[in-house]
Amino acid sequence: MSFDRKNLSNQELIHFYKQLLWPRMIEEKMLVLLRQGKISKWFSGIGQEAIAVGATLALQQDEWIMPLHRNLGVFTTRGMPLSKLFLQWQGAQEGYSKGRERSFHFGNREHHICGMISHLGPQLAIADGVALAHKLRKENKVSLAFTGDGGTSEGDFHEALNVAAVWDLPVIFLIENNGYGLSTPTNEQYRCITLVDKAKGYGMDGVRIDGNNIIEVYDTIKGVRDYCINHSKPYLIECMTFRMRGHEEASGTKYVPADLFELWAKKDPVKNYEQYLVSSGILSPEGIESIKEEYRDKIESELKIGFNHSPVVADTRAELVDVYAKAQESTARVIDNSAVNFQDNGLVKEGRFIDAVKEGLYQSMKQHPNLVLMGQDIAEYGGAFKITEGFVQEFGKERVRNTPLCESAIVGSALGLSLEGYKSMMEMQFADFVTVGFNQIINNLAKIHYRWSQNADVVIRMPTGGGVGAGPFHSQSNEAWFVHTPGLKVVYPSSPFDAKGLMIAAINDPNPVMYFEHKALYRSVSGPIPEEYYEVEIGKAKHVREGEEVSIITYGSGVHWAEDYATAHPEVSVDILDLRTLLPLDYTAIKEAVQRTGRVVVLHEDTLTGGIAGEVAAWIAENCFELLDAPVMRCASLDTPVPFSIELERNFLANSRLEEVVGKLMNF
Ligand SMILES: Cc1ncc(C[n+]2csc(CCOP(=O)(O)OP(=O)(O)O)c2C)c(N)n1
Repeated sequence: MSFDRKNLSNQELIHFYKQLLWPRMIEEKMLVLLRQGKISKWFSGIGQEAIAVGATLALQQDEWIMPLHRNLGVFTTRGMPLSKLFLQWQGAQEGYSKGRERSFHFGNREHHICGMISHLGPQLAIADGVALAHKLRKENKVSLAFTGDGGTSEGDFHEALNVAAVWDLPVIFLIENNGYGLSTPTNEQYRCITLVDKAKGYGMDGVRIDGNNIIEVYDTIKGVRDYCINHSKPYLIECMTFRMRGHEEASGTKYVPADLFELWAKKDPVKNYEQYLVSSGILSPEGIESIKEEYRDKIESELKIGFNHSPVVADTRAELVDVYAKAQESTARVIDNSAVNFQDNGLVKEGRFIDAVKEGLYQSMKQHPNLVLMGQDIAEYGGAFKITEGFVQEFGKERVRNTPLCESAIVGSALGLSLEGYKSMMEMQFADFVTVGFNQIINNLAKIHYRWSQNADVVIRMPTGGGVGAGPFHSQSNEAWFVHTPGLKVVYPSSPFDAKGLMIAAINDPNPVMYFEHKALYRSVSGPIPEEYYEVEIGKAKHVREGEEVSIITYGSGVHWAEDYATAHPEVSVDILDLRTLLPLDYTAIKEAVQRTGRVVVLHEDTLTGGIAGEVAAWIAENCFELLDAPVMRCASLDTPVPFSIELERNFLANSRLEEVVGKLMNF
């Protein structure tokens, strides 16, 4: 292996050596500890350290890196103390994730390291969001995301590179091509000759380099960093290397031909660099030995701290509290539904549901200069439902962003923006399409605060529901998927008043909020909308109709169905509770609704099995049994996909069975 020192000083070259040696010596020690049964397994980076170390050295300390499972060198080069890393790997509460995450699946703001989720590919789009923040602030910075050769096959790789290219974002995408994805060799992973060929397809430049040569890695990435900043463009780097250990420690390497190990052993990044430093007189063998001696001592003293941790004590309250970031002070007044409450304090006008959504968004854009809107066709076109019509003229294309058809990458970018202190709202064109952004929402946005205290300040708008003859993929109710995911908040307004107030509250909330807006209500429902900038509190239900015989607990279009039922059946005294927020549920209001009538129907447009009605009914059974005069009944849509034909859809929707269910309950 030949090294070209460029114009690096001896001091710099020695610094590189020390950074390169440190993760190697840590892992060698870990191998000993593993054999002694003192630690659990991890993903070894032995043989690949020059990439993680060289990349980290080439960036500024405050530029975000999105590392993966084999990148100990990123964590050490960013200066994380071994003692704390050890606490992390031990699952200790004093570690970086309070014992909640394994090995390298954690991040840390102070070190500008974004923790990976196991799914690999999602790291890439987060780098897009960070780079977008740099671009919006006109900062001369890049973000850098790692992927393995296996990870390049994921859709997330395609989406992240495409978005970065289309938006001209200064992101460095770094492939560590180490020959295998677990046991799968590269010839079973992709068909292009080199992975860097893929850059062309996205309209970006790329380069393939020797990933085992620390100077080449450092120098290339430093140059690429300048390029990305100067041209405001992404760049793809393929680093050739080899995985010298099993996929994870102790998992074996039988599937790797022995001669490959021999070949790559000769290219060992640490040994070769060491030889270069000695042969060129930059370090003497004694100098090398003394560095190693110093490190051996350091490892021992750090391990003493690392092994000396207190036992993990589970505190259920703290566990639950940490799922969400604390709300910040809001300048919006929190007001509730009755027009009387706010009439004295501001103007109220009559408007449609769609106007309320739009106004909530518009006032939030005015309020938060750091709020960015993203979605397909939301700029000049105004969005599929025209919610953002006129926004681009007022707020500009930087803040009102048309996106490529890349839902997963846009959710990931939203998270990246949040890392850099931006707020964002992403419009799903239809709630149905959330399935292709599902992983980022469920596994990244929802879990990140619990895992490493980073909030995801993101609102996802979900135009939802049926009743408009739009068929199985433009009509679904999928709120239950998200209600089952700790870390998200789920709101679902049924009136213009709530639509605006909940939109403002969702955007002010530092946590990921799924905002469901029923398409059939957009233009069919009108009501009072205060002109002021106000919030409706997330987590608070609304008692919308007073009655004595049966309580219908519902939300969204269900509220209107329940009202229609009550109007059509004056002989039944109907009480209606609009949940408004589905996560967290307002249990106090639910209990009060049970108390008022002793008979409960939980009604929703979503299909029956596994729907929210089941959750509410179970909670009532557990907590309000003595208040009930009859079993809680559920009224929901049929357990089928949503059919296209109006007749079939009418039969599908819960509303067609409401009369029957209430009748059954009243006769119980
Ligand atoms: C979406 C997903 N599918 C499968 C896995 C299981 N898995 C973990 S690492 C890995 C191989 C990854 O290979 P590569 O991207 O080349 O990275 P390397 O491990 O070689 O560094 C696989 C299949 C996963 N974590 N996530």
